[in-house]
Amino acid sequence: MKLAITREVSPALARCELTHVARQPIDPERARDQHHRYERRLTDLGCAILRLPAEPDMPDSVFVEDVAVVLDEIAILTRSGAPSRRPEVVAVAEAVRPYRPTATIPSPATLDGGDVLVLEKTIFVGRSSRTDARGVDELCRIVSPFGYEVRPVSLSGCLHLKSAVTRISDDGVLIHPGWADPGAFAAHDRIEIEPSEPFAANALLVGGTVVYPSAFPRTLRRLEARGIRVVTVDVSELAKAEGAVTCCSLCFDVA
Ligand code: CIR
Repeated sequence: MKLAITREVSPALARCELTHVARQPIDPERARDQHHRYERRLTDLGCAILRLPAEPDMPDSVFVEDVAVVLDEIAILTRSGAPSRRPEVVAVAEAVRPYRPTATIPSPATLDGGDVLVLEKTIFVGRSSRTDARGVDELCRIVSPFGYEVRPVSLSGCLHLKSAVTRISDDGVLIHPGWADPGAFAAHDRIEIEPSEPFAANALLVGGTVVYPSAFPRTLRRLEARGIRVVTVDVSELAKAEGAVTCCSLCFDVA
């Protein structure tokens, strides 16, 4: 069975961190409604939802992906590069512990889960404003005993690695070639986003289906033309907080 850990949208979402998008008014009710529809998409794809309660004092807490990296063998609890986000880890750690042994990224290293892209036994890690060299080293120390190879990827122009590249099939990735070097993914089948849709590279693969924002119809057509099965979801209000589809859940297999 697949479990998806989510967290109710915080009433403080409008006070979120922002890095590469301009602040604009956010309607938390609309964001909550979109988030519930997103959860329904995951349920339709066979996920059981474990929804954590809203955190009124943690504006970005809906974006649970950044707080943990869940592998088959172990869950890594992160230490965000955004200090305001560090308290988010407590509740997510409790939710993950019944399913995985855990390890933590120790201070002063920083790592955001949005910078971590796992493709089988290779873990690509974005060097971003949120993830530093120590964070990459600590991740490497934790996962190497399980046979993973960690590969740092440099980024420009975006918040996280998964703003720039995400998995869309067993061996395929969707990529913004201006934000992450496509050469780093030479061993993979690559689909490039439509240049007029710069935020279009974030897609969530669940089983054999991609959950994808409805805001990017041109890139969607590219995906469908390549035979990728896609279901769309409107996450436009969450996008104003610089979030997209991978960041709103932690999906993993449980017994
Ligand atoms: C932040 O800046 O941390 C949030 N406003 C957005 C986080 C989105 N996370 C993700 O894409 N993994």
